[in-house]
Amino acid sequence: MANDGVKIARRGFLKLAAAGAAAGAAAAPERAEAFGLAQAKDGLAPDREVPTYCELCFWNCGVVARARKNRVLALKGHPAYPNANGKLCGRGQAGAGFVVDEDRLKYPMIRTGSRGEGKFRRAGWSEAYGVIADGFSRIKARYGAEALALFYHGSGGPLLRQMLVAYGSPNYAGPSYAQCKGARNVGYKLTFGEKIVSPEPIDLERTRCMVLFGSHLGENAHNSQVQEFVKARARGASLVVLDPRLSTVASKADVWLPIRPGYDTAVILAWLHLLVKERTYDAAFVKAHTVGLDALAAHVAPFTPEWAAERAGVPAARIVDAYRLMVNAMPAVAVHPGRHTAWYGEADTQRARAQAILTALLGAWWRPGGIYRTEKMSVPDYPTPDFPDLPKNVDEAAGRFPFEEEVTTNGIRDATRTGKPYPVKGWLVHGTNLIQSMPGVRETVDAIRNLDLLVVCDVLPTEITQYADVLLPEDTYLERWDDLSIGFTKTPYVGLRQPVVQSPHDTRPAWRIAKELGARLGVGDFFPWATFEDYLSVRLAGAGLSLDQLRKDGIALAPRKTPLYLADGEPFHFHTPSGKIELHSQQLADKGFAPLPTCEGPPLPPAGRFRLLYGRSPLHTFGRTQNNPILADLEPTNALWMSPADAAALGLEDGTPVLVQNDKGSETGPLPLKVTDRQADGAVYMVHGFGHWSRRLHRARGQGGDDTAVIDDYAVDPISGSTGMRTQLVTVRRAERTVA
Ligand SMILES: Nc1nc2c(c(=O)[nH]1)N[C@H]1C(S)=C(S)[C@@H](COP(=O)(O)OP(=O)(O)OC[C@H]3O[C@@H](n4cnc5c(=O)[nH]c(N)nc54)[C@H](O)[C@@H]3O)O[C@H]1N2
Ligand SMILES: Nc1nc2c(c(=O)[nH]1)N[C@H]1C(S)=C(S)[C@@H](COP(=O)(O)OP(=O)(O)OC[C@H]3O[C@@H](n4cnc5c(=O)[nH]c(N)nc54)[C@H](O)[C@@H]3O)O[C@H]1N2
Ligand code: SF4
Ligand SMILES: [Mo]
Repeated sequence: MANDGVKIARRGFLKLAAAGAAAGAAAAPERAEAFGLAQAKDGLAPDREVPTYCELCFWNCGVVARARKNRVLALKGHPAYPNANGKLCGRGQAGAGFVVDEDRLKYPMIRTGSRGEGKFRRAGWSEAYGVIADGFSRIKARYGAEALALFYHGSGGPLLRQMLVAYGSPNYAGPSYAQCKGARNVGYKLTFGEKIVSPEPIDLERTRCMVLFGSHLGENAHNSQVQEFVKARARGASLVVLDPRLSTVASKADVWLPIRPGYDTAVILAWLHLLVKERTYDAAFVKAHTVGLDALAAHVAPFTPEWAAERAGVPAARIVDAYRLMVNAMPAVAVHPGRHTAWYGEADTQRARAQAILTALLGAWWRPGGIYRTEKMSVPDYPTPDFPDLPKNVDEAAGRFPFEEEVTTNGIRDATRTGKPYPVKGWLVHGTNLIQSMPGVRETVDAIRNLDLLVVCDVLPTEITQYADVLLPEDTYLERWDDLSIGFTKTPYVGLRQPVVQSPHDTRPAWRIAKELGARLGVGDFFPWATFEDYLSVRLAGAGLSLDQLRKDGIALAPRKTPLYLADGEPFHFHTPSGKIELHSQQLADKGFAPLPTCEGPPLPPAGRFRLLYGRSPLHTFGRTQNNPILADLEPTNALWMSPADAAALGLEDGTPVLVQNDKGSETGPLPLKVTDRQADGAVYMVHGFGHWSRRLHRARGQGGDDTAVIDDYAVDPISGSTGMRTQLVTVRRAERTVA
């Protein structure tokens, strides 16, 4: 790409006053002072501002870090990043809490106790690499390279994946697929020929109506998405929210449908019914771009609003109200594809398909105000030797999940437990706490028992680290280089992660671990660069950019090459077998799945048992922030939401410490009960990520409850391979102990 194609972001980010004015949700900077993180009253002023990007969640917002000597004083939003617009959310502002956390992993360790006991001795890097290289080569020699697996989530993962693939294994997976977006990606890909990327390309700048299934924006705090949502509402865009709980965003809706958990598809089918029956669908768009309308029309004929109302437990009139809001706004209707969609198993891909078909009938795919087209900046990879031919991954070899987009964490775990379709004997786990992120904890522990070697690379002593044979401490994101962040916003961009301060401990970044361990494993050729700056310089040069300039600016934006929307009447060949948007999916039919969405809602729980639902808090990310000194102070625990009627039936009051149990004897808590009419009867709700038990997490340990600890009854989607996790029913009882 030529140099002149790229517009370097203005260096105006140094003018921080304006940007800081509307900082994110929380009072984190003030709290930061209390922890000695921020510009303190002793007159410390920053001696530099370093642009980088956030790793507190995977929106990867642009950050401007203010630092003095080896101390981070404050983190501000980078004005030129489209996903930040000069602001950070409360978590992003609290990122320096990772650096100063006294519990963080400080040097490599080798296990001395039994797995899970958390007993280790200090080791040097060379010794640790030696143990890993020996273990991995023994596994490869005995079982083949495919017996090694990588679990990863975060910016350091791709280079470790490169190491694993060079070594010959196809088994790399993240909970961000099978426990998160898997069903959504597969449902949209089957329909439109492409999966939904992150950030979700919903055109909130132009939308006239937003439709959310769960997607609890505001609690689920993705920076620019929340900002754009607020602006869209202020501009008068209407809002439809389906959620059994009165979430923050549901409380702002024009139409809130407090549906029975798992019955979203019934409501969507009724909307499709109305669109067809009243001929309100975008006929020109449907004619030009879709196949299967006749089959769809016949399929949805019986699904009246009354039919849906009875199943979903909401008034038919409200279903129709929501439909009218959409029809009034079409095609500028942003049907949020969802993100965490691992709810009920096969029903999840079917629900995603229904959402995709709704988008198509509204004419909202690649149209202003609906879903826009994404484009990524082209930044070439660093040249490597040819990768070896890989054997089939565990899922392919087992002949399951015909439409999977990524290998599943659960597939690797099953292979590790059972030895089928082939044994997996070594795990490398980077930036994912599998004990909290995968349902069926006993199966995870069982699998770990079968391993010859478990290597964990983390920044904190979270639960998974306590099982490690070798524990590698990574630099925190404010101390390291990472690979480029290649953004998928409306404007293509590339963002740089660079060190703001130096780690005070014997920690290393993932790129260095990949290079050094790769050399020990005999795949050093794949990491031929001397320093990471060399690696980045070569990649950037391929895009006509310079590392020096990017170090100053933090980001480079490029003009788009493709249009943002499909022009009216423009023919387009979608990447589906028919080349069209597939309302009826022959691909699904050919594999024995329903080609048109069905609604198999879960049964209602019997009295005394509750469906366990979970979600997000704006001040925490999964299980990674509970030990952060700033965020732990702001929000130390989660609570269990329960309806007043259910609480009364159990004789429990607001604030009572409770334990949550399932019928397999798993238990979590105590956590305080929150009795609220925002929660529907028959279901309970908690924020995911609390209830840590690792003894080394001094702040987080024993605070609140862990939903995962009681999710043993999960449903695997045979289409996408993801694990529905809202199938679990639980009981609730008063805890003997009091909540701290
Ligand atoms: N602050 C913060 N923000 C985050 C994250 C974080 O950890 N912290 N994580 C990010 C990630 S990776 C993800 S995947 C997303 C997850 O966030 P979302 O994609 O929004 O997750 P959902 O499961 O859709 O949302 C949870 C909501 O679904 C409701 N719900 C439960 N059952 C049903 C049902 O059957 N139907 C409907 N319609 N609603 C139901 C719950 O009451 C709750 O309000 O959040 C992202 N944003
Ligand atoms: N029950 C239940 N399960 C869920 C969910 C849920 O809501 N409920 N949500 C699902 C979703 S949507 C997702 S995306 C996944 C998320 O799953 P995970 O990504 O596994 O989330 P965490 O549990 O936060 O694990 C993060 C781990 O990374 C470590 N870490 C943090 N920063 C760094 C770093 O810079 N380097 C390294 N090496 N390690 C780091 C943390 O200390 C922690 O051990 O979980 C899924 N699982
Ligand atoms: S949304 Fe918040 S936590 Fe996530 S990357 Fe942006 S600032 Fe960081
Ligand atoms: Mo996720």
